[in-house]
Amino acid sequence: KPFFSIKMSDSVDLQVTHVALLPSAGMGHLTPFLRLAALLTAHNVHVTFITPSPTVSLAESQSLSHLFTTFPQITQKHLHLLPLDQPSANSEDPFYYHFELIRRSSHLLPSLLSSLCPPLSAIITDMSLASTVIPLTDSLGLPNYIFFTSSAKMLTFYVSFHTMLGPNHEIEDHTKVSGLEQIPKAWIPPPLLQGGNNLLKTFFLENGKKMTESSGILVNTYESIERETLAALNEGKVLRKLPSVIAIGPLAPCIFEESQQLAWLDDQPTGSVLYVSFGSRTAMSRDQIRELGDGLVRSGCRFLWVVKDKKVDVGDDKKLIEVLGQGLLERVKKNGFAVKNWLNQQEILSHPAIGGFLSHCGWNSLTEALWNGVRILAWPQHGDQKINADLVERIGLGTWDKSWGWGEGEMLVKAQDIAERVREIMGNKLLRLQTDHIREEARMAVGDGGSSTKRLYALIEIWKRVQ
Ligand code: UPG
Repeated sequence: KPFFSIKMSDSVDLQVTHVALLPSAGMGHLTPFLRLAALLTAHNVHVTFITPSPTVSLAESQSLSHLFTTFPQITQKHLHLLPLDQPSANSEDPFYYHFELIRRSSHLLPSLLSSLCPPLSAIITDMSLASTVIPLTDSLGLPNYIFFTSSAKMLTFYVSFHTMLGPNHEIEDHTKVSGLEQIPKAWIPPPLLQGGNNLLKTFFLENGKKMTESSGILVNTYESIERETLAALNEGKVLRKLPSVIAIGPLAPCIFEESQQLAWLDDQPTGSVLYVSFGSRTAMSRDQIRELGDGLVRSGCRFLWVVKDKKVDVGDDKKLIEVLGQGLLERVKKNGFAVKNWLNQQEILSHPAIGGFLSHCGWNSLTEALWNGVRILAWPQHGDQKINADLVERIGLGTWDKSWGWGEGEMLVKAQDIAERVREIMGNKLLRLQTDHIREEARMAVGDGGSSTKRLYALIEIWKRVQ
């Protein structure tokens, strides 16, 4: 039985539009899918949320359970992951390894998708699964939209990557994304510059190429911050054959995200605190953690610091004192507050005491910062983060000291440098005005009649006709 037949009728609005969401591993990929699920539900789209199980981190499993408790109308389905024959591939990165597990288990999808009722109008798949899932959904006649969880600028690189490689899979010297300014080599994720193959390279190569065959590409961004890039993508300047790139962001935080009380923060003056966090999957070396702590203390500014020295939270039971040491922990308490557990970052960023954010520039962190009008001190660590940090500077959301390099062991950034940059960002009054404006524009994009709202409505209309 075909998944859908195009049927235009007067009763089309009365039919249930049913869409499946298939995220990938890690909070950076899961969070925007959770927010999208809540948004679609609010627009009367029936959502089936497919969870690759088990998840890598506790943060993922907890967030999923909050979603399903808050929205009982969302259907949960599990994609039970099969173990790999060669677990040694695990050593590269537990999250990339999980992408691979999902990929290898995807043959289980067709029967899962065909069993759903009412029949699906579309599936929305994470960008890391495009090359595996598109052939399967094509054979089912099911429209497949790819959700790109980073910036539109990063998308230009992702879809062009396969055109940049030489015969030995090495990136050519004069790479350029067509129709846009050159992306400096120093901003390209280092594993992609290595000769030979690795998991990240394979993902970029295969998925970036296959996305051209999807029904559309959703991006958690909006017109006023990435206008030129979105235009280049949609006018065929980046790749001649690319489906519509649909900016639906910034996806607003949702009520299901767990709330926490932090008495220390409540006691701080308005706009006085720097929030310091490097996302859900960046582990900093002990030496860099000590320099960072020292720098924050020396800056004399108030700060709230989420300390993280393990990529994955499962089994990470080290105490804060073991990571910072007694001496640094005592000094931190003079003008700051450090934790080693998961905080609800979106909630922290919306707190009136927060005035700045020292961030690795994961795309979700940036969308949450601009949503709340919080200025950024950028310290990209890996992946898309330098390309995102450049955008931070361009749109006036914050500053980026390029001499700090990549976080992943490239260099040790010294406490004195950190202290200086922190003082600068916290004292920058111009940025404060700019971020207020950015916040307004972000909210307008997803408000009534906003550019992202219009695009989402248009998409839902298309799905309504595919039943
Ligand atoms: N978060 C918390 N509390 C914490 C730590 C993180 O709520 O203590 C949340 C944060 O609010 C955000 C998400 O977790 O919503 C983290 O996402 P992001 O800021 O994008 O960072 P990563 O976890 O590092 O995300 C990965 C990549 C990043 C990429 C992103 C989206 O590392 O570079 O932009 O995925 O593709």
